[in-house]
Amino acid sequence: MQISIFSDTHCGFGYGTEREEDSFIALEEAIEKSLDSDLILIAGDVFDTKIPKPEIFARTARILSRAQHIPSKTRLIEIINKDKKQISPLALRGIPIVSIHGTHERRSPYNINPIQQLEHTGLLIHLDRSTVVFEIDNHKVAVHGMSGVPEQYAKKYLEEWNPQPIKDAINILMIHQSITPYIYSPKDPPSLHIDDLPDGFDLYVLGHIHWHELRPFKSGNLLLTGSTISTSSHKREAESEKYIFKLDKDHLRKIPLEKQRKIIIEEFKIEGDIKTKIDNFLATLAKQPIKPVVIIKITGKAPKHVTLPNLNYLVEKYKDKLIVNIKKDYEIEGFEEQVEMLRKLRERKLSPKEHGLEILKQKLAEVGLSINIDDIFDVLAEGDSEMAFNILTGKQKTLVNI
Ligand SMILES: [Mn+2]
Repeated sequence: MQISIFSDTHCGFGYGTEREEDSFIALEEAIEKSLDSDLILIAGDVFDTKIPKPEIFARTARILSRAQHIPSKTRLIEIINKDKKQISPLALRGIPIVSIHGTHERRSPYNINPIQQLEHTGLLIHLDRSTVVFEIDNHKVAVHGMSGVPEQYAKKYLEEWNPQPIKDAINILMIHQSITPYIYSPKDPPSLHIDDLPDGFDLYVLGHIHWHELRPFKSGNLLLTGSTISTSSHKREAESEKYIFKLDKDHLRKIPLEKQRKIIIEEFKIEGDIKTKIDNFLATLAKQPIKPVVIIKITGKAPKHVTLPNLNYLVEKYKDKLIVNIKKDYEIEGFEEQVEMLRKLRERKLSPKEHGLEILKQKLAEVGLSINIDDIFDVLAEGDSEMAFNILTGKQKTLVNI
């Protein structure tokens, strides 16, 4: 008896970019490495978006369907909290796949999300506060799944659902949420705490968090599957190796995914000759068989009126060796004043056009220009955006053509 578990494959991530193959390569490898299992569990975010393009949906469906070509002895014996008619007999061919939907796939309950779409096509069984029980090699395996919900409702929904472990079965609870202390984005704080998870399960599978962790928890184990692809510039996510997991009767093993693109994150303070510093750093990175992604984070506080040197040429310079991504995470001095100004403007209930004029007027005053604001608008109205640009950026100080 063996069950494969993975999550967050984010199919379609980076579509139309140099990384557009990455998510499919990883899913393909995850499925390939699962073909010796009796059951496959996916803990959400199979897709990167809630309405994937047909190209992305078809490709994902084709990869998942490989599991249906492998004979298995897995039998579905019970369904709880789900209409039996929703499960296509086609989904029980070969190695069954059971999935919840994640944050990236969530749509309103009145619409079909892409995991349900896969269920309609007979490729998997979708769980949302429901349970399926299988029999594998005389073992009973109960999979209880709650799909992703907005964080503020997660605790309430889990309590209302109140899943109960099935007697004499291996019980797996699968959810896709942030759960304190595992928080993906501080902007979206969880309502669930790890202690809120119900007792009595053998394995608690948590999707959503893109780095992995495995530890004893309550009467069983807690598994953060992590993603099969890095989708953010979180250092912890990028530096974490990617795995799928295999559960047999007694233990859980991690199987590394080998076809991964390396993600390198390096921070630079906005000071001194930042351009040369970044250039020198990029030059030290050796050419690798799979082109790595290098995320350069520019941090610190930039003085007002100092513009960052144009770093785009570095992206171009190293494009044969690296995928360079420059992220501007620095603050600009005086930013608070600008926010304050916007607040004042809002209180005066000006129209967007008046707002624009007001901001422009302030900007012109800041750079010490005496040119009348209406003149700038005249210049723009005549279509001489070049001159308007030069004036506003301080390159040109008068209305005389240069
Ligand atoms: Mn995800």
